[in-house]
Amino acid sequence: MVTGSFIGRRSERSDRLPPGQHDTGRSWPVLSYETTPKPDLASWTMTVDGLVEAVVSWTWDEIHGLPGSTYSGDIHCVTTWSKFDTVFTGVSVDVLLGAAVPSPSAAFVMAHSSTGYTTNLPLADVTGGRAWVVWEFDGQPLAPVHGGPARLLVPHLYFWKSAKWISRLELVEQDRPGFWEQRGYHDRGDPWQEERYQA
Ligand SMILES: Nc1nc2c(c(=O)[nH]1)N[C@H]1C(S)=C(S)[C@@H](COP(=O)(O)O)O[C@H]1N2
Ligand SMILES: [Mo]
Repeated sequence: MVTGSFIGRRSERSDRLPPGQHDTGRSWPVLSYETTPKPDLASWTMTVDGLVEAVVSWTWDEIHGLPGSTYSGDIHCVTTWSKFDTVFTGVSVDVLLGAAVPSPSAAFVMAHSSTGYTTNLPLADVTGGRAWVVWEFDGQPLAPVHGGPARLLVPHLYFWKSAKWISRLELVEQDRPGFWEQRGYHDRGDPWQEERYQA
């Protein structure tokens, strides 16, 4: 028998699925252009630089000393899978930017991975509690294939914006395309607008 509450839950889940996406369930596909780098926490750093009042770098221990923050919700990959109810823990990008203080002319961010992968974002998409640097998934250390030690998480945009093995946020005045954006992916990547590829 199908109960009302079961139907209710199902429709609530379909409301959470952006157009053209499907629910990947418990699986979590790995999509990496590069070979997974070997984690090295002793030399790990996260830097905010570019158009800022102060260039700031955190070691692994230092970033763990910042006020922590958790994202609970969904993620959406441009290859059409969405994953519901993920839980990531790390630090809000607001906290990192609060330490570096973006200059008035800073309007975009280039996220850099230690591997050389890049992705570009409007500053407005990584502020206001909508972006994180995360190192835990479901209460466990983030697996290296998924970007561990730490990755960027911008869950309101397609997942290619969530750079794995994040090492640097560079604040810039002019937008310029990152790795996939140079190869035809959309500049912004809002899953609700189906901003998958450039026109
Ligand atoms: N450094 C790096 N970050 C990356 C990628 C990549 O190839 N390299 N792929 C992006 C893409 S296209 C997606 S869908 C997600 C995949 O993350 P996952 O492998 O943890 O699912 O990471 C994004 N971040
Ligand atoms: Mo992707």
